[in-house]
Amino acid sequence: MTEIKHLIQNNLNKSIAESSNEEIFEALLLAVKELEERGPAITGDKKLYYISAEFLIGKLLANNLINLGIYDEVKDLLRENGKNIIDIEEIEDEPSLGNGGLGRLAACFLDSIATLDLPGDGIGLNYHFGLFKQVFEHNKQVEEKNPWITTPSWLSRQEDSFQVSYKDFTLKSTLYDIDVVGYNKGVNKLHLFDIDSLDEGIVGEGISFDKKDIQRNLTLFLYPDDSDKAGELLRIYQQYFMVSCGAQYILKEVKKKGYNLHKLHEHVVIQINDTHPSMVIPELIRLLRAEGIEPEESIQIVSKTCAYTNHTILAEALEKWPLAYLEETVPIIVPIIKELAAKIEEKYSNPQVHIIDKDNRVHMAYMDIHYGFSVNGVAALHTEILKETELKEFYNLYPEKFNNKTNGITFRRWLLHANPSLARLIESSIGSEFKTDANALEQLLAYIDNEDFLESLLAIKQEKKIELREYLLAKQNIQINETGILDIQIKRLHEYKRQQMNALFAIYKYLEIKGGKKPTTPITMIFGAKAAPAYTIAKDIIHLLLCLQELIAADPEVAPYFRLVMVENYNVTLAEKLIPAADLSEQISLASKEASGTGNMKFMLNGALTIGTEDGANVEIHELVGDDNIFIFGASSEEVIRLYETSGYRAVDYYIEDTDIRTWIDFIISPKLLEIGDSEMLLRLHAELINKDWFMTLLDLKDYIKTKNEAYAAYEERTKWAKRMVVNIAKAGYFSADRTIAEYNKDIWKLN
Ligand code: 4GP
Repeated sequence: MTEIKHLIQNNLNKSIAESSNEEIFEALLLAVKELEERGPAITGDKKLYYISAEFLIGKLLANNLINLGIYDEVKDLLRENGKNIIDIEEIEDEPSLGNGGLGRLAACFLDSIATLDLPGDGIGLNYHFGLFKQVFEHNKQVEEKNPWITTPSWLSRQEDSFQVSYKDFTLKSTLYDIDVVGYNKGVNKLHLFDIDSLDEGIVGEGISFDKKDIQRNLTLFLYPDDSDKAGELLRIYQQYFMVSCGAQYILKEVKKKGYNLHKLHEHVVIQINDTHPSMVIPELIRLLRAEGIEPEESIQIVSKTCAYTNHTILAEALEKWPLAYLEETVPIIVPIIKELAAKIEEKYSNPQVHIIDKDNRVHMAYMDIHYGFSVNGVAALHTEILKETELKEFYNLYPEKFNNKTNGITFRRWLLHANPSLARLIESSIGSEFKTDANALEQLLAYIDNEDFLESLLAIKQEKKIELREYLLAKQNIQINETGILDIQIKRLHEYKRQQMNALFAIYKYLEIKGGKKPTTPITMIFGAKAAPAYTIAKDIIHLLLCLQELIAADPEVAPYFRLVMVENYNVTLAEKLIPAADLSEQISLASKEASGTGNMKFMLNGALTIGTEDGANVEIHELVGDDNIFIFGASSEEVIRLYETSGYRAVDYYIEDTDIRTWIDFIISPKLLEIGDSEMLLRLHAELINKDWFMTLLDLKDYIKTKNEAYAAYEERTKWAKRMVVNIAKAGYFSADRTIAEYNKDIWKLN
């Protein structure tokens, strides 16, 4: 009997055939954990700690089986016993430890770090209810708690415990680890800190709870509502807890290994993922001083240890905490923050680079840049914008610190697991090298005129659409049409990502069909997105989409040709089903605003064609696939930046001057939609689009409609389209997170 079979059998007290899917899932989970614990830990003289408020890891069973190299064996074993591995995978609850891009990126990175055999652990928090669960009621988003921790679980409780001191109390941490197994490699850890005093029972209606009861609420939710002061303070409590536990853990490991703390930077590198973990800088300085290291030297050591990644230029996400809030919560590090700020003020007179501004707010990113040794953006265009515009003053001071690391995704999850049929087709054509060297995908270009290959590719897409149709019907009672084009926009809801522009396209298409112009190929538009609970306009946009869904589905003149659906509670699991089925990938952010995007890479890898602006990593996708294999539209980032600088965009002008645009926008408050929807929400969105439209929807709307119609027309030429799919898949190798991580290691981490 093989090892895994033996372990599963040990964990069941009956045969596999007689066990329920739940029992098999639990037995498998325990068996996988045991194999991981036996696996070799990845070691080295220098270690990376990736600190992040989010790790959007997704379900782990299939992922870990693949990385352990036993997925097929387990699948066959289950099948021999009358079980289907897909049904077992369904049992697992998805950990809701992340929100969007930066969290999913952190998860892909952990996978690649272990796969490249680099010693590197994640450090984060063990949120019990994670990011909220989205449900739709009366065509509106409602938030509920999202419990995911079950018994047994992937979490393993550890002995380590640390004290974290706040102004009025001290908290004692507990630690849970999750194994991170590389693809046919050793094991790293994701360390998630928590508190024993947490009380899940304090959560009332929806996701409401007493925000001031820190000792009972600290790790309940990721990104608790911060629209009031108590919410902001809670975020500071969470962030400090994460970094203080992380820093104490790091020093404990370093001391245990017998390293000299004066040489910390030779053994440790800390990657600060966005600004949420920025307080690790003063905290580590404080801890080193407590170990007897001189004040100035402790600053020098930390500055050589910490590196910062920026994920967005949106002002709202660049955290600036009022100094008074820090004094109220974490006074223990405030003197150090002031000291760090004072040194900068002494050195540089330019107030634009000061850490504490004239309103006494602490700019966390600025602290990272001054007191870290590396600053990176996440796509070529994004890094250029940081250097030339957003962080220009800092780039002038420290050009050597700035570098670009274009994002990547793990192909284990986004190809091998999400699309095994495609992986098999690729393997049978070019061999298995692509599994460890993604660049090998380029060999697929040799198949561009191979009719059998093209037919197989289209057949797999069709198979994935059918699977998706069945899944959505069973899980969400959503009807989609698997014939025709599947046009998908899935990502967090934000005005800069411009789901509202796509909604206006839907209105245009609906009216066109009503006017008698029927599409020759049926169109299905799919959306998936959560809106931050306090983001009013984002929720209004969801409302509009859901109202349109209802209107279109109920209209017999339109429904046979055109559907719009919004999936509920979009998450990693749904992404894994949606992306392989997609024909068209919507990446339509206002140029300059999307730092990179990573969904764009997942779609491309699965043979969808991109319709997008020249933004984020779309620019690099465009360069790789060439003009003929992507649908680019809209204003350039330079034009957009100029419009912001000159206040040169006025949405109302478009509304007044262009009758088409006026018709589509006014449809939002047409009797048909008002009958279905909430007039307050629809009126507010209508007014917002005309009077504000901060992310310039109307600037690109007409070009978008024209380009999307071209894409739909191109879809009808099936062979030509299939060739474009080949180019996209073949060129996706560059976006493997293995490549990204190799670059981080070469330029920043320098692990052996
Ligand atoms: C996201 C960016 O919006 C996205 O463009 C990028 O691909 C991703 O980070 C990973 O780098 N930012 C966030 C955030 O998720 O919270 O700022």
